[in-house]
Amino acid sequence: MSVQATATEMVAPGKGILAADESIATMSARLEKAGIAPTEDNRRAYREMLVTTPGLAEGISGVILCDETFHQSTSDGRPFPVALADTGLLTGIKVDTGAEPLAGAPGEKVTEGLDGLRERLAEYASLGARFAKWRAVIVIGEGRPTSRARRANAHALARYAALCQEAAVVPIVEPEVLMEGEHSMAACAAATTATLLDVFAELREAGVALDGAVLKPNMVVPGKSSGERADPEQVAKATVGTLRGAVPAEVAGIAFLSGGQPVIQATENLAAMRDFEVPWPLTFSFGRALVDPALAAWQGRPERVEAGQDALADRVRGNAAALTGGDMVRDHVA
Ligand code: 5MM
Repeated sequence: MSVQATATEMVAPGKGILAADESIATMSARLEKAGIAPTEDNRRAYREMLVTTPGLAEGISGVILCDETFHQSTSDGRPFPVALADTGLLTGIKVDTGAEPLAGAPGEKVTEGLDGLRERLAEYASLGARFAKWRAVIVIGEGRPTSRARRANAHALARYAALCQEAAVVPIVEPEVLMEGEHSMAACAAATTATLLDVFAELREAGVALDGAVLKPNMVVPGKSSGERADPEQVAKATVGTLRGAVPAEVAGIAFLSGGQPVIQATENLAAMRDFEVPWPLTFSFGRALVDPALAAWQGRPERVEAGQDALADRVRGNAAALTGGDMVRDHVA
C-alpha cells in the first residue's frame, strides 16, 4: 500500500491514533506512580488491556507502540502487531531513541535514533509496522528555543521521515513545543510557528512526500506555570491560525498530542477546532489524555481489566465525538 493510502487511513474521519509508545523508563515511572510494579510483564499486560478494548477500532485507526511492546505478545500468543491487525488497527512504531542534550545549546535537546534506522525500519515493516513516530522536544524559556535547536531537530525529523517513506512506512512527524514553563500563549504560538517553518523547510529539502506524512503538533496553549488561562475557543483560534501560517496544505493530516493538558480540556480544545475551516483532516494522537483514566481504573489488577477498558473506551468515544460533533460523554471520566 502507498504511504498516501496509509496516511489517509490513519486520519480517517472520526478516528484518532492512540499513542501507547511510552519508553520503558516513562512507562515504568507511570506504573510506579499508579502503585503497580514496573515489570516487563506489567508493561505488556497494560498494553494488552488497552489494545484489546472492545470496539477500539470504532474511534481509533492505529496504535503507536514502543520497541518492547512491538516484540511482545498478547496472552493468547499473538504478537502485538498481529493482534492489532486482527482488530482492524494499524500498527505504528516509535523509532527515535530519545532526546539528548544538544551541544552548544544549554537546556535544549536533540532527538536521536538515526543510526541504523534504515535497517530497523525494514525489520519493523516486515513485522507489520505501517507507520512510525519520531518526537522532537522544543522548550520555551529565556532565549529558547534557539534556532540551533530548532534546526537540529527539524533536520533529524526530515532524515527520519525520508527513511520511513523509503520503507513504505508513514512518518508521524512530532515536533512538540512543551507546555512546561511560565511563557505566554503568544510565546507558544511564536515558538510553534518558528519550529514548524523549520520542520517543513527540512522536509521539503529531504524530498519527503507531504501527502504521505502526518504531523503531530502541540496545541497552542499558555505555559503551565504562566497563570494565563485560555478557553477552548481561544486555543482553537490560536492553534488553527498558527498551523495555517506554517503547514503546507498537502500534508495528509494533523493529529494533535495532548501534552499534559487535563484530560477533558484536551478534548474540549480539540472539539473547538471544528469551528474552523482548514485544508487538512484534524484529529488526535493523544497519549495521556486517552490512557490516564484507564491506567487509574485498571490498577494493575486482572479483575480490573474491564474497568480499565471502559475508561479508555469512554475517552476514545469522547475524542471521536469531539471530531464529529457528538456527545463528549464527559460525565464518565474517572
Ligand atoms: C506516549 O508517550 C510518547 C513517548 O514518550 P517517551 O519516549 O518520552 O516515553 C510520547 O511521544 C507521546 O506520543 C507524545 O508526547 C504525545 O503524548 P501526550 O501524552 O502528550 O498526548
